[in-house]
Amino acid sequence: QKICIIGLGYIGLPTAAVFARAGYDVVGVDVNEKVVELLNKGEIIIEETGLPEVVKEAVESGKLRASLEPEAADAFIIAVPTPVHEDHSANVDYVVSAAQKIVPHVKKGDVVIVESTIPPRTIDDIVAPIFREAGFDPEQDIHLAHCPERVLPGRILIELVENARIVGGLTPAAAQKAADVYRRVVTGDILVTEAVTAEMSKLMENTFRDVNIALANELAKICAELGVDAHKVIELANRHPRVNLHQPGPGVGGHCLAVDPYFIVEKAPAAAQMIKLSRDINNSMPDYVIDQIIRMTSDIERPSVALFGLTYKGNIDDVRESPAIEIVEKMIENPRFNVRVHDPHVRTEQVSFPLSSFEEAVESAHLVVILADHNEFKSLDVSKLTNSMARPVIFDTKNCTGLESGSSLTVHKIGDLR
Ligand code: SAJ
Repeated sequence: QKICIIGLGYIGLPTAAVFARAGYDVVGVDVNEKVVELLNKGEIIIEETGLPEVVKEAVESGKLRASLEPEAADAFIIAVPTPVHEDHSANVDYVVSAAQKIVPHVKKGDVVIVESTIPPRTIDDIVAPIFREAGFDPEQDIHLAHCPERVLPGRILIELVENARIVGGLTPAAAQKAADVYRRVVTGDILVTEAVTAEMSKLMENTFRDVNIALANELAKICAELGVDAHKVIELANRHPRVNLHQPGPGVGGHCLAVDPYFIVEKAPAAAQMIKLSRDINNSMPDYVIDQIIRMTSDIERPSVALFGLTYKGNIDDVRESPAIEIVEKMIENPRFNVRVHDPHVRTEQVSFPLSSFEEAVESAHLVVILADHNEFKSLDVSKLTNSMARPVIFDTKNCTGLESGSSLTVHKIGDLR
């Protein structure tokens, strides 16, 4: 059986590799010539645990190859991005153009799956009509489904296989056919439903997390006002069997949590009150971090501040929607500061400002701010910091360094600014 996967990004590429490993003939399609050329040599540019090995093996076995154009297959999987417009409404243009691009290659009986995250009713109202206009009856001639990806970056290869998978069909038959495609690869449960229910479930998963993080960020701000350690509060409250407070931080990033809740707000703005407010609270965190940095360095004229970590979370190279990037850009624009930026996971071409080594960044710094919980920052060499810094103060916004204030070092945290 042959599968054609459109989009070789953070989701499409691991999906292609895992399907090829399971024995499918897979052709991965991308508009980026470099990605296609590299993949055909068994190479990739994105960072994801275990992915280079699986991709190399799949390409060498002849089961996986890349192309700039789609081709005939038994199943098509669309895994392209759905960005948001300026007004936060979903931009489904890439999904639409991917569907239009595969139409000439689709034949009766094929399975067409959209994995990209989409607003509720997109399969019914936008994707199905594309096939109807091309002369297909989308309910009879093809099997159209939404099967949202739910994998966590950093654990993609494990979660692709082990997570339960939601399969929402335009018709019950489509759902069954799409489920068959995943059965060969997925060991988790395959949960069959309608397309619109699958769309809404996916969005609510990420919204649940975003709302809970907003609650934790609000708790951190309250604790700062009241002189309480929010991390201790979270640790103790979470010993209750039905409480699971999340962790506060510099904001919420990535292409999922910081985006998906807006797809619900867009469709039901009056009803989606808490969802919208949570987005606003999480969006307020970068400025909150900068306000704290200003406060911590207010006694120094043009303090040197070393900003550590640019990615939206630890041990990945993804800077999309990263609150750290917003913080860095605003700090660089602010003439009050002398800023240096360090991230061992990010390449210079990913960002629009210079990057420094650890040594360059900490040299004569008055403050080191941790903005991503990379492993490298969980075991910082304290003597290196105290020897190089002008004033050994750390602001750990991710509560990840494991350091506490002592005689040689002062440590502030979001959630504990006493
Ligand atoms: N974060 C906090 N506090 C927390 C947890 C996370 O501030 O307690 C922040 C992170 O630092 C990061 C952001 O939230 O900036 C998002 O990180 P994440 O690890 O929660 O999730 P993502 O965006 O990497 O992946 C999510 C996952 N969804 C859920 O856990 C419900 C993943 O399973 C989805 O597949 C993915 O979104 C997606 O593609 O939709």
